[in-house]
Amino acid sequence: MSPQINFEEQFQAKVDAEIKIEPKDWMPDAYRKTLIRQISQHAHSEIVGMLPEGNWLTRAPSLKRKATLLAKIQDEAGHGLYLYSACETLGITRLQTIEDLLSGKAKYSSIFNYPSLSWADMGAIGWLVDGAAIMNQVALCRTSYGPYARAMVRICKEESFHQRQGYEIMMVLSKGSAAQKEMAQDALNRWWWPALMMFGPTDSESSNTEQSMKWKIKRHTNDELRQKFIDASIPQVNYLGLTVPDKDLKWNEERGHYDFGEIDWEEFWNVVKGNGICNKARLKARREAHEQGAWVREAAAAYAEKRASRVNEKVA
Ligand code: BYC
Repeated sequence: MSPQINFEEQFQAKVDAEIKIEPKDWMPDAYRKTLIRQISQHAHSEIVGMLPEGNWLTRAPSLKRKATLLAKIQDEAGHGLYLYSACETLGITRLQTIEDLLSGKAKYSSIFNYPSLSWADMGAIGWLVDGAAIMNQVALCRTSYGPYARAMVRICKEESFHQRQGYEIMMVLSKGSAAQKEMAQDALNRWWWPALMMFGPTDSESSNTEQSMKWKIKRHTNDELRQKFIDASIPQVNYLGLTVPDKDLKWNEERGHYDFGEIDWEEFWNVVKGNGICNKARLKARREAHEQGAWVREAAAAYAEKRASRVNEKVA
């Protein structure tokens, strides 16, 4: 038996026994690569995800709403940073992951390529987008890679506040004037299908699921999480007195789940390939932010160098 096979077997046995894999442990190259891909995409999603909400900061309807939205967006920046740090433990630099985003090589969640057109979108994003994110991320708290799992625990706590603030905006609007209720319904109509697409392609089309489940990077398949999300969301939709834009949505007594209509996968892949409504604007905003932030990175590096040389002087 070659030593390589032995390492692989030991690795899989650890994963099967629910022992976390830590940065200095041996791991298959493909496991490392998959994690770098997924964690960096996740980090990029958090950072790009600040843009649709940032669009409404100056137009929030009250000081309280503005402060809450600002706090939520800052949380997302923090989530991005935890995740870039987790990614760095796998041996890739933060700068490289960011360059991969800016060059268009790395993906980020399709959902952030849709425009936020009204204040009600802040409600729908918090409720549905963060809601879908939590459904996925609660499972990731048990992912096999230690630094990713630990980052997720903290992120999930904050995401649940995000989801509640979004739903509360939807509650106020849907119980408000006819025009406000119409705004809430319009936001739900536009965000429902893109939120379902966040979970990724159907299991039969998902190239990574089988291996990621074996490595316990993913704990549920895309279709399982999508179904859980629909089942949890419909009672919330009903409570708001709104309806989802799906004429095929129906409770299936036998399955104990909601049946739902066909997702427009052509739209999904189109957005993933960079041709969604906002893809170009999102990347342009991130490139500009990166260029304009160059002096901050240079100053931080110079400061760190100066501190390190002072410490070295003292030691000498
Ligand atoms: N958008 O084999 P599959 C958030 C890609 S929430 C774009 O199933 P995997 C936030 C996929 O990358 C959102 N691309 O992939 C919330 C793959 O292409 P590559 C972020 C997508 O990885 C509120 C190909 O399609 N959450 O951050 O096994 C406010 C085939 O898919 C999408 C996470 O990232 C998509 N929706 O499963 C602010 C959670 N779906 O890479 C921020 C962590 C699939 O092979 N990630 N693709 O070229 C995951 O759990 C998994 O990566 C996914 C996809 C379930 C998303």
